[in-house]
Amino acid sequence: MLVFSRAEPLTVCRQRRYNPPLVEMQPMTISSTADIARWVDDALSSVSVYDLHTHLYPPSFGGLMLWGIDELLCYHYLVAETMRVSELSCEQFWAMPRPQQAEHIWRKLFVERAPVSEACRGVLTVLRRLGLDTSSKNLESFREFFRAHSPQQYTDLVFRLANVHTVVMTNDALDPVEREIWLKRGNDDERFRAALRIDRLLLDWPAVGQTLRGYGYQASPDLSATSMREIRRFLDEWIDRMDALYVAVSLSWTWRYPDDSPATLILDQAVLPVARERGIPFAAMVGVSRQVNPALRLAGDSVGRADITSVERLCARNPDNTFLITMLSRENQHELAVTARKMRNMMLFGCWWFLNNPSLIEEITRMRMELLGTSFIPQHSDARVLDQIIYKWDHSRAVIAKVMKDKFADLAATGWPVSQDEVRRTAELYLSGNCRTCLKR
Ligand code: RAT
Ligand code: ZN
Repeated sequence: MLVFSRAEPLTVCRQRRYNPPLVEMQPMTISSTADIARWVDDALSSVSVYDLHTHLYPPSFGGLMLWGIDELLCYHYLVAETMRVSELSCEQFWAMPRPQQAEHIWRKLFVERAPVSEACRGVLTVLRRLGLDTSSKNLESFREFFRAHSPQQYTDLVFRLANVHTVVMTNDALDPVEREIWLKRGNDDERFRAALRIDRLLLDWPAVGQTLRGYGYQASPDLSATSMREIRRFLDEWIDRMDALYVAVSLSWTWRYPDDSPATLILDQAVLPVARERGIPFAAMVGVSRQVNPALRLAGDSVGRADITSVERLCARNPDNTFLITMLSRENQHELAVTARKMRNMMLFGCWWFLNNPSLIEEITRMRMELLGTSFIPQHSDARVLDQIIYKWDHSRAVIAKVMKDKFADLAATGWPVSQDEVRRTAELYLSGNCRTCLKR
């Protein structure tokens, strides 16, 4: 173990007359802040990431895979920011072809104004890390760079630059396009792992019953025993077909558990029993307020403070299930970290969506480290465009580094012999190990 000392050891324990120690305390060496900083930076940049939740697809999924400058610019985070300052109506914006939408966003947010928001900064970080000249405001020159790559080559490049080994996708077996791909050829790129997303199955009754029947499952709105058996069959078949690492849902801030809704019934009688039998986690992302402004389409969702007692009950009533939980509202973060202390079957993950900003990641990660030590997953990217894993992880690594440096310096100040190995192990848990343990893969 590499325990280090400064050239000039600091004396950290002094006897005080009013409080004589029973045993004479020896002056001891403490780890230097500069060494700790270097170890943290080294560890966080060299450990490869397990990205627990994204919306990415491999090149073999064709048009579902999004990449390149136009897609980066048309990210829904940037659409929302553009429409605040655009002379166009939402309808006019959506009526334009993709390249024109990208040009409009570029002009409004990067040319006419300073691109100071986190989502704007993200685009520039990606361009810089690809070796492009960010001082040029010539969108066409950026487009040329991307045209010169095949999706496959570009995927290799992005995984390397982002230092990510695995991204978990969001896979909807009820989406007709995605479903066909899984049925015809599936996925053979090991870097992309599946997660079965079941928002419609839980939240869209009775309409989803008809969709299930169309695919050959005898599911009726009464949610009878036969329907439940068929929903379990659907889950089993698709977990197998996708080799899904977990089953996931995004839930409204109004979600309550348990209640007398179809969602509770299906969770209790189908989803949680199947997840338990298969030994895979159930992921709940709680706190969205869907479509507060439908004209913005994907950009039209918002946030609400959710009910922590529902999360507590979900974990407490199902002790043999494993839960991956994240919450969207800043106001839920403290109680969520406290809940994680009480529920060993719960793994808290990520600074989700509107929380994925440096100021909030810092505050939240600091608090989680203080309350949970090493047993949480600080971040996921939620990337929708492949290139985004470069900036999302660059930016998050920098913030996690800041917090880790402070916490290990505090530790060193107690006289604890902070070692490079200990720093590295912690970074490994945060960026990959806790995911592996939870997913068992
Ligand atoms: O972060 C996002 O891009 C959101 O639009 C959502 O996709 C959210 O992460 C979700 O998975 O529902
Ligand atoms: Zn997401």
